[in-house]
This record gives sequence, C-alpha cells and structure tokens, in this order.
Amino acid sequence: MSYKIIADSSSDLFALDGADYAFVPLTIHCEDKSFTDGPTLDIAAMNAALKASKKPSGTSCPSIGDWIEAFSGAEEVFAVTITGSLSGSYASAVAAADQYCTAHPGRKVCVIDSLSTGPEMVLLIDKIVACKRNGVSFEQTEQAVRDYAKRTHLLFALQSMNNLVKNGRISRAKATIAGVLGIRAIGKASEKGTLEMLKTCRGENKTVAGLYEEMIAHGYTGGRVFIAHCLNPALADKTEQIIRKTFPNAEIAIRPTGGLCSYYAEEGGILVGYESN
Ligand code: X90
Repeated sequence: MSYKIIADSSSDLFALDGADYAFVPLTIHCEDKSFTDGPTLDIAAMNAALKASKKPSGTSCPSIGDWIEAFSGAEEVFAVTITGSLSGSYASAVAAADQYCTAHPGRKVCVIDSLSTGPEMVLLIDKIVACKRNGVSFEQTEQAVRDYAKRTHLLFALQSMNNLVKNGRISRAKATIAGVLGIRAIGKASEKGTLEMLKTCRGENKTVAGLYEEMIAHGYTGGRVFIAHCLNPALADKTEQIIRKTFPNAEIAIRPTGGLCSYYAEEGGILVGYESN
C-alpha cells in the first residue's frame, strides 16, 4: 500500500527524509503582498514588510482543493493539521478526505487535528513514520497516533502577541501582558486546541526556567523535544541546555519556524513540543 503523509505548513516541516511527505502551505497576507509558506520564504523579509505596514495583515489556510491535490495518487493518506479551533485547515482537510474517498473508492484518509501546531505536529508526523516503517496497518497507525497525541504537548514563549490578538486568535484581555518590554508570555496549547496563558517571565533565563518548570509539571521525563524558534536560535539553545542538565540524553531537535508560525509567534518567539510519560 502506498502511503503519504501531508501536513499543513504550520508544522514548520517542509521535507522529511525517508518518508513520502509533503506539505500544503498556509498564506500570510500583508497589504497587496501574499507570502506563501514554504522552505524558501524569507522570514526576515516578511517581518520587515509586516513592520513597515500600518494596515491589517492576516493569514489563510489551505483550500479543500489544495489538500486533494496533495493527496493525489496515494492509497493511504495521513493528514495532520494545525488546531481546528483556530484555523480552517482541519475543516478543509476533512472535506478533502471526504471528496477524495468518494472519488476513489478503497482509498483511505485519516485526518488528525493536532489541536496544536509546529513542533507538536512534527512529533505526531514522526509517530506515523515510525508506525509505517514497522509495517503497522492504516487503522492501527491511526489509533497509535491518536493515543500518542494524548501525551504530546506544546508550550510557547512569546515576546509579542499582537498578530494573535489582531486576528482574533486570543482575546486582548488574555494577551495584555505580552508586548511589554522584556516580558515574555508563556502559555500552552489547551486540550481544546486554543491558547492558554500560564505565566509571564522577565528575561531569557527566567523564560527558559519557566518553560522547563511547565514541562516537568506536565510530566516530562526525558522524552523527545522539538523546538521551533522565530529568529531566536539563542533562546532555543538555552532551552535545550536547561533540559539537558537533568536529561543529558534526551532527543532534542531545533528548527526555525516557517511563515505561519513566524507570523503568529513573532520575532523572538519559541514553541516547544514534547512528550510526557
Ligand atoms: O487558518 C489560518 O489562517 C491560520 C490561523 C492560525 C492561528 C494560530 C496560530 C498559532 C501559531 C503561536 C503560538 C502557539 C499556539 C498554540 C495553538 C493551540 C503559533
């Protein structure tokens, strides 16, 4: 059975060695410019355009057709989306799955709402790859990923939540504190797939300590950690270091955020996806 894994570009993952993987882009809009997310998008240039503009900016999710095109040819499809509570990507993928299976009887599509984004999506994608490598069936892979998702989590530390507030992804009241100079807001992807604020920290050291405390409080015991940062490799490194003090052999990988997560996490922000026990 040929299988394909497709994620929307909020995963920040644009290629995956040794797996049939593809992404469908979200788009960032600023005045008359559109930035299609992908590996060649220049994040610094996008941020500069956003900074220079006083007009509202925004994003849009992949269409049903985008998803169907990405599925094409595969007998088994695993689609992983950004949280359906904040984006239409999941709804598009579900509609696409429906149309694809109607048009091609016998083909199967499993759509996973990550209830999260970025690095937590990558954990789920890796789980699918591991199952398929071990010859696990379509149905059992789906079950394994849904079970695994119960013990994967996402934390974020943001310097600004302007784009999230302006685009209605969190209320201004909840987000107020971020944006004050030197203060970072730490939060998590809630069980419903929304942003839940946890605390604020002043300075980098307190931020990484704050992230680490939250990981431990949520049951982290040395499992995999994926970190994505928006133009802030130093903060990602510091986060890795603090985890390694207690868990020297933990598998930790760092990557830059793509367009969508860069737009919402904004410059300096980081996202931490991790496993609990
Ligand atoms: O459909 C669209 O246009 C995309 C909308 C996406 C809105 C939210 C993106 C959040 C990106 C910010 C911090 C982590 C949030 C955790 C989410 C549950 C990253």
